[in-house]
Amino acid sequence: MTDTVTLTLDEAQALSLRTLTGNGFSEAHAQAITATIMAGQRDECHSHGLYRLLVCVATRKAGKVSNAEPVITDAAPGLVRADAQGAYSLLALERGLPLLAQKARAQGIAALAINHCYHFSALWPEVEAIAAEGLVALALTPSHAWVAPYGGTKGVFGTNPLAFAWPRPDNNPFVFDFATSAAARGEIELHRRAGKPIPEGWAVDAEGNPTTDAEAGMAGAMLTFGGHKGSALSAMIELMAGPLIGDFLSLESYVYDAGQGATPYHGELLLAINPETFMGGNVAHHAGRAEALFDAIVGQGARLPSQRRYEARARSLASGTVSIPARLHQDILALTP
Ligand code: NDP
Ligand code: PYC
Repeated sequence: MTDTVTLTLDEAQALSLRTLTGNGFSEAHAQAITATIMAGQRDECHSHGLYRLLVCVATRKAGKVSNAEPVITDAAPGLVRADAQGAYSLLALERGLPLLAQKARAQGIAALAINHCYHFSALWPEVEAIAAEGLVALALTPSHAWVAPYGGTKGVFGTNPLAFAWPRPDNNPFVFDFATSAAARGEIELHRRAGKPIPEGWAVDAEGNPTTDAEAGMAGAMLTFGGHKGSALSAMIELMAGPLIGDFLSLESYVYDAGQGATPYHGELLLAINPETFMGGNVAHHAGRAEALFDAIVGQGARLPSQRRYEARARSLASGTVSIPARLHQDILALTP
């Protein structure tokens, strides 16, 4: 048997939809989740691609996630609320984005607070969607309290991703999206599944000792990236996408989970900024200055964040296929009776 299975994009999409609807997700939620999972697999973000079907289905089987329709509220001139009502975040996001973009365009800046959602997804598809509207975007969300603060050894923070997008004329947007832990939890899970050690600096074991054992690291605590700096950023994400929007901290999400190992349950904050408003009418000039910054980066042989992803996207679209480990394919097939 070969180690990998290659699927056409249509086959992979059908597999995702079949797996989700076959496990009780409504058509609307299955479509929204599949769109993000397919984007992740297409861009070779393996920790947030088809692998996530295992997590979504396990969470559904744990009786944790609803099929509720999101409730979108025009909460204030600068704030859209999308209450996911105990479902995954992605349908709430999809339904909240048009009003977010409309508000940001009208007044220069607006926020979207997604509340009461299960959240498994990479944030770059979300900020890319906002950048596609010509808006600058920021997104942040907590997760489960797996990550120790700098100087500590017990989980307090989530893996807390931060994503940013800057729309560019005639080019893919400038996008970065990273966990504020040294690595995403999904990366450690993939190392565990592959029986591979994790790099030093990703986690400590339950006794607080450095470990390269994925299982021991997951049982202990993950570490922040950049020491005290990642730790502070992670705390900011907890505050802005937690108490500020009236939703759970990662600590509370972890307690709510009660050891079931389901997808984290909390909120998410997205900001959209209209460059036309902020640049004071001189858009071409200031957008050109941004391009000079990007040129200064790539001009010396460095790469922009998301370049690897955009190259992977081009490859997947050209071949019309994605590849996943054969064992993952089997595990996904086994989810649907
Ligand atoms: P990575 O460390 O793989 O990548 C972080 C960012 O840095 C990417 O934008 C990446 O671009 C860029 N990058 C990597 N190497 C370079 C380089 N040499 N030069 C310039 N840029 C570079 O991401 P993480 O493992 O931290 O996170 C992976 C995903 O997990 C994210 O999409 C995140 O949203 C998701 N996540 C979701 C969580 C949730 O609760 N929903 C929690 C934690 C993480 P490129 O992709 O092109 O390599
Ligand atoms: O990879 O850290 C992670 C993660 C948490 C929730 C979704 N992905």
